[in-house]
Amino acid sequence: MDDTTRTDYERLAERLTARGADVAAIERRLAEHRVETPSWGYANAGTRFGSYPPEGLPSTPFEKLDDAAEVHRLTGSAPLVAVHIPWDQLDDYAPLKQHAAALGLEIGTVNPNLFGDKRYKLGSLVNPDAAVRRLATDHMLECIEIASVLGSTGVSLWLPDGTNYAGQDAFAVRRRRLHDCLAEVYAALPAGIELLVEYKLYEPAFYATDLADWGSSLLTCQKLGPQAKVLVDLGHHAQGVNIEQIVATLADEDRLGGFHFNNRKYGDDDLIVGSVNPFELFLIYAELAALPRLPRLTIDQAHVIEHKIEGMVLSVVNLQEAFAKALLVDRAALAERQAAGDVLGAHELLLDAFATDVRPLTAKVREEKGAAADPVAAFRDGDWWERVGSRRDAGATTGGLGA
Ligand code: LRH
Ligand code: MN
Ligand code: MN
Repeated sequence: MDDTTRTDYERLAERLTARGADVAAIERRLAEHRVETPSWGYANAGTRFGSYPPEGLPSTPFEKLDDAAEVHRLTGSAPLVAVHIPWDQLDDYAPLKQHAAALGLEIGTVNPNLFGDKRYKLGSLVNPDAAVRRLATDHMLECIEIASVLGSTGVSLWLPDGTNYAGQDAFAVRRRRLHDCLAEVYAALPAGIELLVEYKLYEPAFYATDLADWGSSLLTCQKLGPQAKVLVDLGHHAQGVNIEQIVATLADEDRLGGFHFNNRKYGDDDLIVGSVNPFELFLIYAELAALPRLPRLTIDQAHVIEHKIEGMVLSVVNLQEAFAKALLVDRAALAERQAAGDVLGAHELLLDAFATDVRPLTAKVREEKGAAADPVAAFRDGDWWERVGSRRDAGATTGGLGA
């Protein structure tokens, strides 16, 4: 930490302490913040119009972990990596687990892929053809086995199924097909693995999506059992939807399985976390900070023009800052003002926390963990390209959206 940052930190800590905040406790909670980065976020990604693969892309799941380790080294807060099957398909997963451990990482969630195979033209677990439903169910079962080998505690389910035209298929029949397939998947879950049910408003289906909203996912989870929980991807709602309220509701039902953090302006844009709407991110963290423990915090983003490691680092930093700001909210005062009907007073407590520049605090916590005070600058000044990037096959583009 340079002298200016140290002085900024001392001033901030003094101000917070004077207001009654327990700075040491805030720093302890910040130090425990663990983010999961997605293997597919390190690989090539593009839009449906094209992709611009840079040099130095990872071409194997092992190399994707190497990039994730760089993000963890710089931020001190990203020790988990989510994998996507078949983008990270291997014959034997034990070496991948060993590689992760050697890098100080753990494998996070295993993400099945129900959208790549041509046979999924009319859907996967909801396909009218029982043979295709079998194929999709078997893929889910395979991912549970992979999760067991990798020591993962979550298998996600993003169901791309839906219809493009009214009358194409019957809603209620589709629900029964889905629930029958998922009952088989759920029955195969070992004790330590959760099924994380993600929802998405639209895309690839444009008329009706089978799991279009948090309510549909929650109903599905409630039918299945307590190991099924809802996964909230920030890019998967209609414009204007109050995501922090969804988060609070799911947590209250003990069904908040985790997140896919990203940001968007229009659709499922998968942009850097906190780049468009940092206030929404803060309000989500304000709900999370009130919980006894944080849920899974996975990033799901795709970098099209920005450097992938830099984009991921910035996302982790933005998550750390959102959490730090949320930890500044004086909860006792907030509850008092809420009970007293002090509308603006309660709102002001949130605004004040959000407006606080917490960067000296997050920098200190990172440095104490051996990470960088300014992770993006440290990456730019560092030798990743010489050590890692320049040694890779320049033509490699495997395993990611639009790859
Ligand atoms: C779907 C989604 C889902 C996929 C990922 C690559 O839009 O959010 O989580 O697995 O993108
Ligand atoms: Mn997602
Ligand atoms: Mn998405």
